[in-house]
Amino acid sequence: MGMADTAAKFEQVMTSTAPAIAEHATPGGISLTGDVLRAMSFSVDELRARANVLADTFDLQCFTTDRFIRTVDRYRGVLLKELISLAGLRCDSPGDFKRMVMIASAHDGYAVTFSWHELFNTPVGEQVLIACECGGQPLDAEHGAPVLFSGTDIHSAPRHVKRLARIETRVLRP
Ligand SMILES: Nc1nc2c(c(=O)[nH]1)N[C@H]1C(S)=C(S)[C@@H](COP(=O)(O)O)O[C@H]1N2
Ligand SMILES: [Mo]
Repeated sequence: MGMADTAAKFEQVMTSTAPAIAEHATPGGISLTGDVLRAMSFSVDELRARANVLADTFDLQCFTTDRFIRTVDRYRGVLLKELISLAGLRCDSPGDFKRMVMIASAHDGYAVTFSWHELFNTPVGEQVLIACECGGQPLDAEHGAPVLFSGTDIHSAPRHVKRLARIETRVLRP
């Protein structure tokens, strides 16, 4: 697909998807950008409305210091791969998705990565959630919402991202 076609398609999609366009990102919400078909954003209310997965309780443990931080009650949230699928992955050349990474960054600049394989081709992806509710109670920004975490990580703290702001998808070139 040529550049002009891609731009035309992008514009068409941008004008036809009503609620979720990156420029209209609300404070506290998240945006999906980069190599996606439709740049999208989700407010905290929209994330709450989509929360359909309940995680198990787990221990938050730092990788750098090995420190046990605290036990976290059950998060309810939406799978990261579900939101990425709504935005749609751009795949300009065959196999692009195999070299895709997702950079999840927070309001304070803290950032972690996921790969397409992890999310879509391993059990890890079944437990990567964006949550706004914990232990049956709504979480607010002060308590880290929206929080992204990866339920199968050995050390859970690094990919327990508080105040998630953006998911950027990129195709890496060798
Ligand atoms: N937004 C954001 N999330 C973050 C971090 C950070 O610096 N910013 N640090 C991570 C790391 S390395 C650890 S150990 C834990 C610390 O969790 P705590 O602040 O609840 O003790 O948060 C994780 N999530
Ligand atoms: Mo940490």
